[in-house]
Amino acid sequence: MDLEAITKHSVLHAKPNGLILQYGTAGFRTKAEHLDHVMFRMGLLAVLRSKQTKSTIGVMVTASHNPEEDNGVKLVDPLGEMLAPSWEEHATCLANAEEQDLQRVLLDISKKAAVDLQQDAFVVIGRDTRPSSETLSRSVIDGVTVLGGQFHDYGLLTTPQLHYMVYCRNTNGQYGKATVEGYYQKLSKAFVELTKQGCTVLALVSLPCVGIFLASHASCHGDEHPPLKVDCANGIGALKLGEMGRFLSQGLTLQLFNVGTKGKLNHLCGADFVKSHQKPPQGMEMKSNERCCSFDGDADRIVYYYYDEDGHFHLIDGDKIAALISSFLKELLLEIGENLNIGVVQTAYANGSSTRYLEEVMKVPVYCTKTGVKHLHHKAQEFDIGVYFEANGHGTVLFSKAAEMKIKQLAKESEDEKRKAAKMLENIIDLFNQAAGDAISDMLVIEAVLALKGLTVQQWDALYTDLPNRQLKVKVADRQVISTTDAERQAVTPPGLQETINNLVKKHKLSRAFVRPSGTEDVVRVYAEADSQESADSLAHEVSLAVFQLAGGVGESPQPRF
Ligand code: NG1
Ligand code: ZN
Repeated sequence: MDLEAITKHSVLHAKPNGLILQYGTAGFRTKAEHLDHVMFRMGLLAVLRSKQTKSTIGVMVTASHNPEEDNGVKLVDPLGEMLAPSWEEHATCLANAEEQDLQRVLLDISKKAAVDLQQDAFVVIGRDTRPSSETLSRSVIDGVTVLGGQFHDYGLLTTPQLHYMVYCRNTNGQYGKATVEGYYQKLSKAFVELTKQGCTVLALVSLPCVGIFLASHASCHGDEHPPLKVDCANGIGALKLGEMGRFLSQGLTLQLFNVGTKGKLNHLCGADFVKSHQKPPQGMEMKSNERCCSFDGDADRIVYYYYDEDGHFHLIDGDKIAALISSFLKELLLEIGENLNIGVVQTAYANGSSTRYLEEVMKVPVYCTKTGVKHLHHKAQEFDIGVYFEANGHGTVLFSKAAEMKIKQLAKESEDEKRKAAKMLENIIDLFNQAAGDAISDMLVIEAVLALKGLTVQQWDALYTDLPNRQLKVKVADRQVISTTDAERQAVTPPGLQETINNLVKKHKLSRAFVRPSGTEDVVRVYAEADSQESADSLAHEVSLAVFQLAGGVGESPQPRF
């Protein structure tokens, strides 16, 4: 390690005085102008992690659904998963080290983590479309090179594409080819084969619309499957869906909106806006009963929605995506007759009705973890088939190696009906991103399931009725004064807060509420659900007031807004 060279370069990426940042739910996130030193240092850290794991490590420059002015960075571990928790601590130490301590902290990390400094290192880098992302990713590269690491800069990528690249490279291409073309080829082949295996009839049409392309398909029931409208949040999703068009020469008609030519990233559009405001994005033309969906800014989340004939807006969130997918998977498992276990993983934000539906109607076991996909992903790995989705639309389905092998074998050897179901499962394995939640891949699975089952978006929505709910944010001086337990459903500190919440919850019917510090924004999040929207709104407001009073609220006290 050439410590002199590191110090010389580090001065060019100086840390603003007194700035302290935490490696949170999804890496570091804050205003882009405060992140140059963090990027350089994450380049350094990625090299150390690569040397330690003797594998390719990923660095993604993005702030997902945050406003355009923000940015962020996260490291991706060898199998495409989130960075190991002990390295999150190293990341926080390194990002917050004062200039004069940098060498010592680097040596400390190398020692603690037993990094073989003689080992080669390889880092792959991706970035979203934010104006600040290109310069910031150059700072990452600066950090990688000064520590002697090799790198490949993929440039613009969705977050899940970067996870895919890391996974491919560390499994010698077994998972797929580590190129964007490889990603499109793998997904489009699986999608086309999956939809062909049903009785879907494919028919080519051309569409002269804002977006694209492709072909439309009629379901086995003979009805034309209408196009899907996609709100791309003015982000990377637009670019990547555009590129994917030529690989999906049949099977799906998409119309793209908010493609980044006019609006600002995530501004009044995108999955996070639609989910948290429970209304459609701006910039999308919607007629009643049209199937629509929104990606977030880095295309790792997706939610669906539509207007009914009476003009009511219906949101189909991650919970209902999990319900649709797990019921389809359960049917296929029944067909193949194998004893493969399936589990669904949610967080405290999952709507109470979804949990009840999954447990009582579908009879699948449901587990609750802390917020943040790393927790859900980890839990989902315990099953043969682990379905995980956050209510905000971030999720995927994981298949154990044993389940994958069994399915592959049945797809070759079993008799007709079983073989057909096994082949479908085989394609579903290829279609789901096994490394991370992926809006493009999830969208293709959902579209395939709807077409194969001949389901309209309304029929899907009718699986169960969401309990009315509300999410609010409260500003406090130090959000870490709130600590939680029981998968974030109970507040341990500050004293008295949980008791107050319990008493407020008792005043409403079918109600539930919890609070937790956000890992990506400087706020405390409040969630409430109840038997009516008025009740959920007032419970959320009452809990916000309690947080403000007991956890050191700053600024104006929360006002009832609904
Ligand atoms: P925080 O800010 O920790 O609540 C948000 C989402 C997470 C996850 C991360 C990463 C909610 C309530 N929280 O985390 O689910 O997606 O961002 O993007 O949606
Ligand atoms: Zn995202």
